Amino acid sequence: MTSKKIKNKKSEIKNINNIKKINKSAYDAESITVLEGLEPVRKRPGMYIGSTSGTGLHHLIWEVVDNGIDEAMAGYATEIKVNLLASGLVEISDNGRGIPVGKHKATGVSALETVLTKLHAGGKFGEGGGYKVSGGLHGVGVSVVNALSEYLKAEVHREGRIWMQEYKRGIPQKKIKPIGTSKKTGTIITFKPDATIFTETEFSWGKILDHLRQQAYLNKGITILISDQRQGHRPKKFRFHFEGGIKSYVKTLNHNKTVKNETIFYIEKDINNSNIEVALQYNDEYNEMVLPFANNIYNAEGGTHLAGFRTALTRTLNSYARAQNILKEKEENLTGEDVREGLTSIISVKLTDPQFEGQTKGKLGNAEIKTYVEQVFNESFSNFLQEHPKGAEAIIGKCILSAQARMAARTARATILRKGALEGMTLPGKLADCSSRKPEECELYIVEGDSAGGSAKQARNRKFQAILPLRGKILNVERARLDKMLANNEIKNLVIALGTNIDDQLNLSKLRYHRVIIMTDADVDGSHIRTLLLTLFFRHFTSLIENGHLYIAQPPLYQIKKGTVAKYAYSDAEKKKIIKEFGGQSSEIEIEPEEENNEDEEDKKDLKKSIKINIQRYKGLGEMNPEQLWETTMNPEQRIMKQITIDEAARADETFDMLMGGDVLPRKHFIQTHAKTVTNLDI
Ligand code: 0RA
Repeated sequence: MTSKKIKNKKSEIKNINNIKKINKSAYDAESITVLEGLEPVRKRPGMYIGSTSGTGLHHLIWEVVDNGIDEAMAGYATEIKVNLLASGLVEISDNGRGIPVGKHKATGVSALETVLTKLHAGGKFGEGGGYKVSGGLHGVGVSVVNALSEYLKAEVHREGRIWMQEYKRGIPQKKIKPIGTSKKTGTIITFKPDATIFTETEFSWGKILDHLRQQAYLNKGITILISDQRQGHRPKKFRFHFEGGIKSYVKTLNHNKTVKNETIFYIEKDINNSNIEVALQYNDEYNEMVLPFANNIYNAEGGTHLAGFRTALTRTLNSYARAQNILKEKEENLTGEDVREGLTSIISVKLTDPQFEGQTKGKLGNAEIKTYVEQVFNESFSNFLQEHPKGAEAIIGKCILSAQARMAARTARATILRKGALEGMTLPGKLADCSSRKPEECELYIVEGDSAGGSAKQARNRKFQAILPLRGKILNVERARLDKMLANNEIKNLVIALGTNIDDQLNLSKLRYHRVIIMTDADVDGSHIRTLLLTLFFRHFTSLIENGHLYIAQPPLYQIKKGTVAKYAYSDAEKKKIIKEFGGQSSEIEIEPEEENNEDEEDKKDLKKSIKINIQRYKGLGEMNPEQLWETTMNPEQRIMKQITIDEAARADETFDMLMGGDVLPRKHFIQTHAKTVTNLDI
């Protein structure tokens, strides 16, 4: 396996010039490259793990797990376990070779102690022996984990014995010592993140599960076991093992979808010290779901691997379609867009020297990788099409349909925009317009459903607030063509109400309301509709957002009542605070969402009895009466709204591209991007 030869280059390391190579070839106590101590890590943790918030905290786990994955990918380990212990510690073990324990000449202490107390120490960085493929952006070695842990214990099973050493904030408490015998090999790292460094110290089960599941997909054959034994958490256990690797990943992503090619395309190939892996399958939907990875790191911004893949995909499908005469001589070639509709694919490359670029360092930059992916994929996918003529035909048929729709849409679009079909049309009947005709003071509330629309109509100030209820799930505008989109009544109503026309015909001076406010329920459906609307605005009303006209209303999540006094909470933290103010014990009713069950309801009842605090969770806007809705969400004096901004329309658009897929990963990225583009604003 070439991955042995692959290591993850740490850009910081390159620039440090006091590297002293001791032994390049062999992995033993001697082959460790010695650098400096851990003080810099504690001084500037962000430099090493990105942040000291939740993301940085989880990086500690990823870092240790990555080492286990490296052992597995090098053929020495098969299993990695991550246990969140009852004691609050995290225990991560692997059955690899175990960190070497012999005396390390340059430092005079054991190799284990060197690995754990010296920055960037570890044979893995040596040219000949290095193979590290995994590692997050900040994959900098277990010593960083040690530096940022108030306590860490390393146990190594090696050479017939169990070796142990403990550390506090990176400082060894005693010398390494044997504490027993063992026939196995492996490493067990147990640690507690330093609460004086991290602003968040609670690990998220969901995050751990998502990340490790993905790592298991990306490294076929390894087994990852995870358990939650923490106090106050429901005991949970998971095992991830995917013989099919990214092929299984594609299968999961297309689960519940009608697929075009039954057989999933899959290729894995080594080329010039790099490893290329691609899996793909078409479904009958319209969006593309492509997940590119380099050295097990997700590349939200794509890069050279994705570019190579896309070029080869378009070329291969066109040549096959021509060769089979499915695409006739006088017909135009399929475009990149045509061949991406309904495509689910994963591109995973492993390389020695990854260069990450872009705003979030989420883009692979190595130029040679484009050629490698193109070459490997081109050949193997051509063969696949030859060998699976039925699947090939279904795929190409779908692409041709996309091409036809694209051409029809181009014509329809030209007609619509030329005719100015949307200008001067009568306002939709569903719109409860406001009386003012001064756009500067006017607001349009886009409300989900007729019932919430009814409440909003009663709640509003009719002078300057207009209400437009939208029924049901509006069209998925992500891929919809302009003609189809405008055939959808809900969207047409919205476009007419705004008064601006759309796309390149958009004229902001005609905007009838300077505040356009999306008001949806705080549930899954509500957030879906909000997402759809945001997509619509991002794609077709970009300058409306750029000029700060788009907002999201923030209805409260809870009403907390004590006697006749009612307060509203817009977050769980605020709920806690209010309960405390009311003299209640907030911890008593803290419920983990996944553990919300009857027991908790009982707890709540108990609480109500003892301190007479009544907590109502608002699931929908309809649960509020008009007065409450006005008071909490619509009254400009009191309401909280979020203004939507776009720093970079292009990037938002890219994000939305991936968003509509059913996968959690792009969705998660959306939420992060979204959090950045949404700024809190009290109006
Ligand atoms: C340095 C050298 C060798 C293995 C490791 C580090 C190693 C580190 C970790 C961290 C967690 N699990 C790990 N497993 C191994 C090579 C050892 C040899 O040559 O026997």
